[in-house]
Amino acid sequence: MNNLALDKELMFKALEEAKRGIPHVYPNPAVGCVIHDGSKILSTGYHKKFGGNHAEYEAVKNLEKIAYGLTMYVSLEPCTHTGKTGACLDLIDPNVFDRVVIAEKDPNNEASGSINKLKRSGINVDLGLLRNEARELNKRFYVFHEKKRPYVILKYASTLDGFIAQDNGQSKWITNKNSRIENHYTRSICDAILIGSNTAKLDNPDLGSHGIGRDPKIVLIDFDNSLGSLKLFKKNPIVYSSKELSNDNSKNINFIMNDLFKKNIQSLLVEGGAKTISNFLHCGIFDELHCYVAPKFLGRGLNIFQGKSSIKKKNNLKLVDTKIIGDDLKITYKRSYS
Ligand code: AOF
Ligand code: ZN
Repeated sequence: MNNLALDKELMFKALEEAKRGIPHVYPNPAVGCVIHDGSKILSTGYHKKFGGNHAEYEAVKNLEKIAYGLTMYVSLEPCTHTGKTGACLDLIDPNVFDRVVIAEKDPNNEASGSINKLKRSGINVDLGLLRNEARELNKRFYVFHEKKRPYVILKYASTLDGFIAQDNGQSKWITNKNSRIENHYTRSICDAILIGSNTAKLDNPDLGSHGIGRDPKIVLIDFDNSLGSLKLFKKNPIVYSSKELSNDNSKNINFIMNDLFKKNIQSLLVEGGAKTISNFLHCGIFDELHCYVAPKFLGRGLNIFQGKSSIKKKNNLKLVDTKIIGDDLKITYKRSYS
């Protein structure tokens, strides 16, 4: 096996280690580490839970005896900060480690900055091996720190002809029960869920995970701030009203994103309705789109897309998954940024 193939295999192993920490490390990134002596793996480690030891600490601790000339493979740049634990940088002794291979930089300014320090201490550093895989593993963490906003998932459920509600606003039973359960799972893995006032009024929704896991924090856009009697108010929602918002939809979304970032919300599920989803689509602030399509036709009603567009307009959507849920179909697109 040549060196690159071996490096890849070992970084792949570090990524596999990292995955073992999901979902317990959230909102921290999942990180894995492998220590190799040139002929065999001496130890491995991963970040097991939020607030717990970092991957490098676990791997160094698992080394059975003092050794020299080692290579560390780690899926995220080692941290420089003393947070809930000590700085991982301090564990990488240049007398022990000749080389550190890092998949991707840490986008968290508080923790990053170890690469140059490692180099200055005489250690060879290689950055970028399996970078895409490492970014995908912690995609919410990267969007949050790099774009300074939550990772945004837009979700809607429509008929085969693209309607999300009848003329009278009735929309509750478009998709089947298992599609709804699938979405309750998505709610359970998002920090917050956002809806507009029309949806709140028409559906009086619960917006919880229905016992699957954690309930997301509720975020409501309600210009008039007049919906206090709805049941979601029992859950102490964040409300954005005309106090904070203007008649410029893009500005409003940017304001909300910035505010949720400050509130440390790393992931946001937007569940409508049509106007709200269309505004997010229009200003291009989203990362994933979950479309649930049910085998029904309405012919008329409320269409999911409320903006102006043309057949030529590219939405930069990349199909990443399709899932058959009974007779419904869940289609997952990712936004491509290039
Ligand atoms: C590493 N190795 O295994 C992880 C790192 O709250 P703390 O003190 O645990 O620090 C969390 C931050 O540290 C997190 O936001 C990210 O920047 C980095 N995570 N770093 O060297 C690890 N999980
Ligand atoms: Zn660390």
